[in-house]
Amino acid sequence: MKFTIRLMILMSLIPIPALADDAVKMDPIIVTAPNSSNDSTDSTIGASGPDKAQLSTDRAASSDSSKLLQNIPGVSLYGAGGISSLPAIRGLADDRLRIQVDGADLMPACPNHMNSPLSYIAPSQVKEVTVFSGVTPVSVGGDSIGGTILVKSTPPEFANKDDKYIARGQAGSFYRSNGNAYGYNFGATLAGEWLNMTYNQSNSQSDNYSAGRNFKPVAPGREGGPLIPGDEVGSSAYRGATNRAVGIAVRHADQILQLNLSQQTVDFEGFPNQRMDMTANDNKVLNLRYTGQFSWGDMEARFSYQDTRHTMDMGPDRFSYGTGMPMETKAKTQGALVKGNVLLSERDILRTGVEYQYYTLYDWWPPVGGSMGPNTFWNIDYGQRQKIDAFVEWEARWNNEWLSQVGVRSDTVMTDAGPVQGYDNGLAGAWGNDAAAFNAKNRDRTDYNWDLTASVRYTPGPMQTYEAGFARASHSPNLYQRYTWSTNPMAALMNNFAGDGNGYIGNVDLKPEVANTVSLTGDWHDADKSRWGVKLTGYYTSVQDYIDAQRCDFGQCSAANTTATTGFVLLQYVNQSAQLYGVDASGHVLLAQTEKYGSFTGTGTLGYVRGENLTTGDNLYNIMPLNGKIALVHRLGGWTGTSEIVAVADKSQVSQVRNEIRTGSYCLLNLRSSYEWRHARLDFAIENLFDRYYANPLGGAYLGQGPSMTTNGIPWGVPVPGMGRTFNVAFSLFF
Ligand SMILES: [Cu+2]
Repeated sequence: MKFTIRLMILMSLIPIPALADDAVKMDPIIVTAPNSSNDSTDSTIGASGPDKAQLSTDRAASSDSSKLLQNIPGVSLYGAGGISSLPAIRGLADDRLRIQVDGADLMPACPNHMNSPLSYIAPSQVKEVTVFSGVTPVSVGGDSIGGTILVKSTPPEFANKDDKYIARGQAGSFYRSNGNAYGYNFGATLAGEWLNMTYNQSNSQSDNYSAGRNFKPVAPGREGGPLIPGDEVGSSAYRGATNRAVGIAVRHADQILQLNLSQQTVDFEGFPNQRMDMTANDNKVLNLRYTGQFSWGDMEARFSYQDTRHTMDMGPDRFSYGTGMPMETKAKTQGALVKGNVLLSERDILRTGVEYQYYTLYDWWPPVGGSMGPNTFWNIDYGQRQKIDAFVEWEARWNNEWLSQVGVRSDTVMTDAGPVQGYDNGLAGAWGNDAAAFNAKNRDRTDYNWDLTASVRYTPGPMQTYEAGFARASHSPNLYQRYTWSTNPMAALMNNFAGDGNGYIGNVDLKPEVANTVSLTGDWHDADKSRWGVKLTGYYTSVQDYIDAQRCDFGQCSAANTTATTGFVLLQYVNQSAQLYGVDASGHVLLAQTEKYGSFTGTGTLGYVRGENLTTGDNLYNIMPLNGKIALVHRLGGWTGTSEIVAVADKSQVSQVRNEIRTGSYCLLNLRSSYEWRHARLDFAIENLFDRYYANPLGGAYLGQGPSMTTNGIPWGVPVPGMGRTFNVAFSLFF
């Protein structure tokens, strides 16, 4: 009953298009100072991103910034916690992508990559999203083979001479019925002609969400705990996710010095496809940046510092075994960059720069007694990853038709880790032997990686553009892939980025992945790009030393582990060869436009990618099956209404080595609407209108309740379901 009343209140808030005639579309005049985020001299070849309207709608729909990428062709999302999905571009995910938040390469610090870079910025703060897929200019790439994602908050703005100062504020709130999610955000900016000060804060929380139908028996999650309904996704709740950011910027003529300090704390975030939950995360970032524009071009210098403290344990929906299982992570990352875009002539731009990153990691599990004590288990002790990069890129605009870009980049990556110990080295079979073997190894590694990109853009007329590119790109393994050492099943299960429920064991001898990619894009549209457009990209990537996995047949791994075709298994990272290829397509067409009824636009996207392991003949893990979206968008004054159909084919080409779970095909209908006034915006949406049951093909294995610490203590073969129907409302005020 209470719910019904709440629903009626929400429904009454739906704006109707008839009101639109009176609306004044908010169109604030913002004086944005020269800022490299909008540099015309930055590389644009291969870049795509959501437009402003799309971004505004997506911001209202989720507390997970990764979801802002989900309408970009070629991008799909690995499921994880409620605010921390991992983006995948054309089948390559997680740290195979370079992901920057406000120019800083934020690093995860967790054996499950729970605190992914995009989990550190709230959607309400995201102003701009740029994605470079596949062939990526070396000036924005490096230590990544799948592409680059640049997420930016609002650049500092300054008053012009007449206004003297700007005072601006914003506040918003949202409610989403499925999972009873709610939160707020607010921010204020005070700026004069040379000084800008901003503050932003946001908060969100959600209970467990529900699927479209029962997908498992009704059972308690923890020992003697309350029953979890059959349609409730255990360990999908989160709470106390709070972001605070303060910024100061000083401008002198065309130069800006900017200091941003931010902190994110999360009290709890459940992970339905992991065996643990995040029970605390505290991340602090200092980002100091200088940008200057000169007659010869522009330059940027940056220093960033990230300090992360991360804790995991069994959340309320899991067995605690009387002791729980605390896991602790501490990491620090220092990053520095100097780069310049030099205008060599009317025709040529030279981009060059050097970067440095130093990441240290401590990952330990306090003793809890029994065979898990008396010592602290060191998963990684004093892990280090140091990176020194340099690049040079030459872009030439030969004439109105031809643009070319060639770049080379060197990334030197040095990794190391200190000696480790198990809970009890006296228990040689469980902990001691593995630790001794790891400690006896030389663990110091240096990878000399280099990248090359060559692209051309051909614009034969106002209605078509073609891009062709080749890239060689490299990515060195992360510390968990190289330096996790225990073959104890329980310990291995805790090391998992894939969300597949398997256990992973590191491999000190892993080599960097090297990808060679070719891609071809055609973009056809009407002369002013307003009435219709079609964009089609085909690509092929061959990856040498692709980091896949093989069944563990040593240490504590059983013989049965090597042959099991069902159930969860133990794996070790290994270099193999792989190839990925596919097509992305997107298009839009203005169907009708009248004074009285506004405009109707049809939009669509289509994605197909195939990933194969050439060494074993197996399929690659978590490859998005054929998928598409079509939508009808109605705009009239301040009103926008969207009806969207999402269709996804079944996932039948699965990774056999990982016993990856198949998922079925599905079709969802989403309805979204927004209304903008001069000083306010209201969003209302019904997602998954027909309350369909479905599983995101990249959502992983359901491990969200029960005895998750033992390999097959949880039924195998249940994918994490997607969210059932939800009514979402969000409201923002601008003043
Ligand atoms: Cu974690």
